[in-house]
Amino acid sequence: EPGDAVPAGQKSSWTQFIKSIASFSGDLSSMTAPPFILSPVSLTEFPAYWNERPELFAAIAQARNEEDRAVRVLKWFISTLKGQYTSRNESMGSEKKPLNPVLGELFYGVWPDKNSRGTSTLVVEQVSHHPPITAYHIANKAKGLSLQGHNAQKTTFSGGSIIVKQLGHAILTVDLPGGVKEEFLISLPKLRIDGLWYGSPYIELTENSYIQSSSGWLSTIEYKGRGYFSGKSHTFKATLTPPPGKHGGTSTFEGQWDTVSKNTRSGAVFTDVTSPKEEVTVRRAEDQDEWESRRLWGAVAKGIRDGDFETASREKSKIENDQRQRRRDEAAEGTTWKLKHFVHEDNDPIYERLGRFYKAVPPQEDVYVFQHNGPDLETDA
Ligand code: CLR
Repeated sequence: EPGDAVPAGQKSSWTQFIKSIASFSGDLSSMTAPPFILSPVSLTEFPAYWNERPELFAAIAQARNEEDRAVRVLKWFISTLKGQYTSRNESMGSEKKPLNPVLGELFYGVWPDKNSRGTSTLVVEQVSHHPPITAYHIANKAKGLSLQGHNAQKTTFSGGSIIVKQLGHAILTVDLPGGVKEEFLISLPKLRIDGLWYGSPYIELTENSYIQSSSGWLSTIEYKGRGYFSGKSHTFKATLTPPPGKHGGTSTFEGQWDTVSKNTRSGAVFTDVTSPKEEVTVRRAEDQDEWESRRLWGAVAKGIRDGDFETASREKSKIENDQRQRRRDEAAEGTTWKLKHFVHEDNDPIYERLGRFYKAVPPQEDVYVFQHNGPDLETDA
């Protein structure tokens, strides 16, 4: 039945919401949605999904050679997908609409050292509000690893589903002995949000994404849902191919990105994400700076959690009015908001150079360069 999962009393506003999505494309984040679908978590928290298996991230540093490094990067990447794309279903029963971050919103976190994997730190900043763009930097200094990226979304509606094209990319940099660096350009998959009709949205990944190493190794990951390759949802097939001109050495991996996958030839387990992941450690909201996400949204989030949507929407309006006033003041003074941790540049030379290998579209993208001026998260840990 349509709207099966929608609470009585919100069915018509859900239908209204779906209809407005259907006749609308662009920025979904600013649309008003019925209370049952609201999440108390801001999008600035999402980059933490990249490091919820800190051991797998750290293990990239232990690679024996370029091919082995490419395999380890692929393994880490695939293992993040379950958290990125199914964790709201697990924690809140369905995909939900996250809080739309304000310009300048910050999110800091850390995964403390354990089993000599090294400490990793996370710095996130909302670098644009219109359209929403989130920039992030994750580093494991002890292992010489860093991930820098930004993301935005373009949404359209098709065949009853929301289609989300992810804009932006991530660059993983690995420090090698002798001051050499290897880089990996990570492109982001396209999402389809299904289950809208019933009021229980969930994500399926579609089409391809790529991980291109500066060593030449390329992973092409093909995503399929129910009724394709294996008939199961959340299925992928990844092909790792050697640098151009080098023969042999192609390997493939396939399975479910939310459970287990295998090396196609040997049948050996490649990824297994059935064990618990490790959420990022964040300072208590009371101890945070006023621009930090959990403090900034504290009252709104509490309203949503307690089912007190009047308070939630009143507190949300306060934040939005404050933002509007800031933008007006800036316009009057002829100033603009200054980013804290990132500098925007129109072209990312690494994206341009590595994207050429697999004919990345678009051929150029901008970049938010981390300024290495985050708080001292390592010693806090
Ligand atoms: C953000 C970047 C992360 C991966 C990720 C996962 C879920 C996506 C989110 C990104 C962007 C915003 C998103 C969300 C799922 C739903 C939400 C597309 C890509 C939209 C704005 C809300 C739709 C509302 C329905 C649930 C009704 O690495």
